[in-house]
Amino acid sequence: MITKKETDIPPSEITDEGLYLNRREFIAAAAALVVTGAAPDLFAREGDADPKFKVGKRGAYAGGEKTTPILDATHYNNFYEFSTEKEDVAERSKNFRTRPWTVSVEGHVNKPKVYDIDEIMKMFPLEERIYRFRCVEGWSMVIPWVGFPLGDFMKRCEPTSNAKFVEFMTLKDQKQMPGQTRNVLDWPYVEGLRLDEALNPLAMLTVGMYGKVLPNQNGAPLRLVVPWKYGFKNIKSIVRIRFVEQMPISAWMKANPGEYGFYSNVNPEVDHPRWSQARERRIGEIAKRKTLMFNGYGEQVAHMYEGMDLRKYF
Ligand SMILES: Nc1nc2c(c(=O)[nH]1)N[C@H]1C(S)=C(S)[C@@H](COP(=O)(O)O)O[C@H]1N2
Ligand SMILES: [Mo]
Repeated sequence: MITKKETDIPPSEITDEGLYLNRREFIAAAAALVVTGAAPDLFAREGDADPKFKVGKRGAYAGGEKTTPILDATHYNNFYEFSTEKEDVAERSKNFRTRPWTVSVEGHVNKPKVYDIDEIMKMFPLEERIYRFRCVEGWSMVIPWVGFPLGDFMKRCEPTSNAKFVEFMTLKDQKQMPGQTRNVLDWPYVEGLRLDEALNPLAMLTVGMYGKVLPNQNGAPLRLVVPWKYGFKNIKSIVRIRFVEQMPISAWMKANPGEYGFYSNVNPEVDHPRWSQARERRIGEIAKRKTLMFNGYGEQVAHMYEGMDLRKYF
């Protein structure tokens, strides 16, 4: 999804080779940390949940597909505020401060409020949901996210009848986010959902993954997870949630409206102008998989788009 000129080759083809080289590098790096005894929490084995982090109900929404190793999910990231290089985000974001942190609820709601993140973390029982995650660039992962339904949070805010869309905004802080000194995007990062999409039970506000608190590179302390849409809709490090009447202009739409639309539903039949979306490479696998309509969540979400031309509303 990089808009630079040299990326006329589909990124899915560039990243494959790089990924294998880099996998070897970071596996070596992780091994070194284990030897020196400096292994941070992040490198703990998958499944080693943080006991301080209480996760209730656990559910799989990825047809029993194998979860991606945590090391891949935490070292192959898109987070342009820190770097446009997926392998560099973990290192560049390691000192990012996620406390104190507030999330401001604004716009067409009866209960506007500035929430402290720790208050949000205690508002609803945390649950784990294993979702497929599909980036527009052609790779995918299967991740156990920890959070709660976005709709539960929204209901507390009491949207008025004027609220037709929800707009989300990431922190803007050039001092902490070196990527914001470059104008790859018009900062801060903004995303949006139609009200009914945001209320869909699959949409999650996420505070953790793999049974642990979200690592900075994955969008700490609070990010969106909407599994039937391309990765870029899953906005990270949210500081503002605004209920609006007009369709929000997302950061990617603003940067390149011909390539990134508002809906961005995973759709193998609608290609990105520069590459096909029919297949995907699951991180850790060699052969490509066929991409599923709505990323495999059609049963839960297709009804929201009935009668819409999904080529026009891409
Ligand atoms: N604020 C912000 N959110 C963001 C991005 C970003 O650059 N900035 N990248 C998006 C893209 S393109 C993807 S694929 C996912 C990546 O999430 P992950 O690193 O947790 O896998 O985050 C999305 N959310
Ligand atoms: Mo992405």
